[in-house]
Amino acid sequence: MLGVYHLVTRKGTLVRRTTHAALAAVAVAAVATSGCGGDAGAPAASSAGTVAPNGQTATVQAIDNSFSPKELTVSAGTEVVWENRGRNEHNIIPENEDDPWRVDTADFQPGETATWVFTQPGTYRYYCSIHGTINAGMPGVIIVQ
Ligand SMILES: [Cu+2]
Repeated sequence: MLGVYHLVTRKGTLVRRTTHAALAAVAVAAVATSGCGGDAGAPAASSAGTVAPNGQTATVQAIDNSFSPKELTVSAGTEVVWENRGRNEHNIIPENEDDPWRVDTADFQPGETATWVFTQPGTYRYYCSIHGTINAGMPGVIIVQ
């Protein structure tokens, strides 16, 4: 019986060590994530699957009155640059109005640019509310892979 008891104790110790190592890895990952994404203000709870900025940029032009390209596919971590190349004022309204990358008309006048680093894979639909809705007029979509 004593031998069996010892075996269980050893196993328990081993499991605890494994757990400690896993927790340490999670802690390191959390620190790394918050260090990279801190300036984006993303809450830690939603940082799962977040990718650090990768140094790449991709451009969408707002012309009168459409986004070009209308659909843009980028890898996670890419900075999307919207340029207002039209003579009209435009804006960038995410389909999900709680998303933080909204750009108001005052900040997107002709000649101005707006940028956002998309750090999580997903499909991000948006539109210019001056010239349409999410489904018609001046919609766009960023596909982050
Ligand atoms: Cu517009």
